[in-house]
Amino acid sequence: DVQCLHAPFIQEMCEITHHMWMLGWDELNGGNISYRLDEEMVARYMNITGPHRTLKLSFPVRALAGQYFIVTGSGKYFRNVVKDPEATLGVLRVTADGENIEILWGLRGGAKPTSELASHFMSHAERQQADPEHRIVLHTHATHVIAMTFTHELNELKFTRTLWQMCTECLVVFPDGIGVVPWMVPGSSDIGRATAEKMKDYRAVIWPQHGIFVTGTTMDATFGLVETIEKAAKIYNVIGGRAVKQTITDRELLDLAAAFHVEPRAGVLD
Ligand code: 2HA
Ligand code: ZN
Repeated sequence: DVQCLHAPFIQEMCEITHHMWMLGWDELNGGNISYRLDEEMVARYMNITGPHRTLKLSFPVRALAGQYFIVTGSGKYFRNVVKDPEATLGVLRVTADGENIEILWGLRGGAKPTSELASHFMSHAERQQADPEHRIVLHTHATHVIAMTFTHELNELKFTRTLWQMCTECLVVFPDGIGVVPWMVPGSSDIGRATAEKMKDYRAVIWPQHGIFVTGTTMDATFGLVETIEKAAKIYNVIGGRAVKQTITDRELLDLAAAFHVEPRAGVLD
């Protein structure tokens, strides 16, 4: 109902999905987002006491027991979120045993949460360990990131170094670097586990020939991270293997890190 649609977290989801679709990163049903919410914030806009539709998880997430999330729906198009949030988004709560989810709002007509829920939930569990302020997991088919996975080695330390060299701001924005998993079948608990394993150390993980998972504390920080990575990948692709006459040296990257008080991931720079 109308009261629900005023919720700031629904507005944020509408805004970001529309923006990302406009960027061309979320064709068809590509991409998905999950965003952890506080109970009191949810309760201000919707009924949180049952009965609610319950779905069983194929992968229990005890670490997320009792937590609330707004998520994009499985098979839903980012292009359509702004037109019909209640059909394309859902607010859910993980049950106290971590075995089920209850749909509190949205996902109208029996829709399900994102097909990548395993990767999202397992990544939330890891990022919450790493950062108590963590809230968002965002997956998108960022065009230049995907393109770069065809021509660049998939070694994550080398991949990180190349991205840092592409724009001076990159090292400052993601000194922790970028994780890379091997190509895997999407939508599975296996890719969820592999992604979450990387999330112990990284806020961003690339899925070769598919897209990227990024995490953060706010929508601005999370989107800003993927925007910065995509920009660097775009520059790499625009250079397109032509002879490089100058780049940012490892010495310069170290000077930059010192000036901005960031710690570059060990093993990336010489
Ligand atoms: O939501 O992006 O990875 C569709 C996808 C699957
Ligand atoms: Zn995808």
